[in-house]
Amino acid sequence: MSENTVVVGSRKSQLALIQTNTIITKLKECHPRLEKTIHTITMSTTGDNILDSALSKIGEKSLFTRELENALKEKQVDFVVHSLKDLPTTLPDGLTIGCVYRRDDPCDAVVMSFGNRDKTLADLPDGSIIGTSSLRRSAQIKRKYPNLVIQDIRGNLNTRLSKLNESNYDAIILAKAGLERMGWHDVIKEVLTPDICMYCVGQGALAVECRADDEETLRLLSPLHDNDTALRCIAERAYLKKLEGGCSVPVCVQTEIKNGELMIRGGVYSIDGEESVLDSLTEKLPLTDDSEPKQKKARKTKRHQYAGIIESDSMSHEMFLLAEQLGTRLAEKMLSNGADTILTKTKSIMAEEIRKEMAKKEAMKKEKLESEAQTSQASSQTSSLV
Ligand code: DPM
Repeated sequence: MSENTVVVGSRKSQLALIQTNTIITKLKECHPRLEKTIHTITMSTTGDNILDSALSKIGEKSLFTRELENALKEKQVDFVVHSLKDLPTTLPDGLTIGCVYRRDDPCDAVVMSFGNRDKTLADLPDGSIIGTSSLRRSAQIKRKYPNLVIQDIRGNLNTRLSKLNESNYDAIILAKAGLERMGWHDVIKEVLTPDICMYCVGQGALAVECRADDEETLRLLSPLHDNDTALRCIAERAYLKKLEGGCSVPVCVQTEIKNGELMIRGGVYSIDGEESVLDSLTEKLPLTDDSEPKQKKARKTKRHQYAGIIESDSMSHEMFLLAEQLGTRLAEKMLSNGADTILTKTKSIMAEEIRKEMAKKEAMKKEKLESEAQTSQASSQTSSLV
């Protein structure tokens, strides 16, 4: 952060920019006397550039975050706004989630093609084609609606909606939060409740990533930290971390804070949706202790992190620790009840898929080079004739 400017990093997509601007607007609201200008710079990430493979077949974590994280580490930017679900459970050394912003509805939503606009998934005829590249969505849909056919679809939200109406998909499944942030409430024909499709860890929440030792930025972000969202997302990320899942395994979750209790429910599926381990845990939250307004005191100790999320100034350490331990415990329970076998099998299938995808791309590259070489040979022969 220079003396006069805060520099924010963002992906270039319309959704990423909307999310970044939401955070900037809120920051200005929380700090009306902020005397710095806030400036945004945009970058493309690996995930934005590889558009011909399903995310799960690219075989890399940090697909949408690495380039932006490098800019953070090199101090070219002061913070980066992400969809929390795109942030791996282990962050690069020296970086942290400085705040999680109040979560929107984390559920998935169905967008129907024009011809099916009055239907729901349950009414679609056998063999209807559902577009998604998420193994999590596809496994749960296959399980609930074995009569439907899942087909990969890639690209940002704009691309996917145009593919829906121009290709042979009958419906596509996307996060409700993303669609609503784009202002596309009208296209949502059905919201998938967790009994049909549990969501992705962190879905619907925005996370602001910054350097863990950048006190000035952490203080700036602190009023945006939403405690309920943070508690739920800490439990979810601790659960995913223990399962060692990423976007290449079908892992899903649901959390709730109600009557002073935190509930986490999880699911691990096989790729075809036929095998699954589902379980849940609930724990009473300790009563909040408001007698100690920590934010007023100067900070002497290093801030703790829970599943990569920084502690909040307005909530007790015990709460965050409890959430982290609850997530980890659920994962341990599920692993010992068969989730470990499903995960091991799924990971080896996906490793093979990734190898095949890489070989396919290599072959395509070779073919392209050969055909280019032939064309140039042909043209040099032509030119020697004239
Ligand atoms: C991750 C997944 C997807 C995104 C995997 C999953 C969906 C991929 C696909 C980790 N990131 O959900 O099981 O459908 O092929 C993504 C979206 C949002 C953030 C779009 C979406 C917006 C919602 C949010 C892509 N990342 O899921 O429809 O902020 O939670």
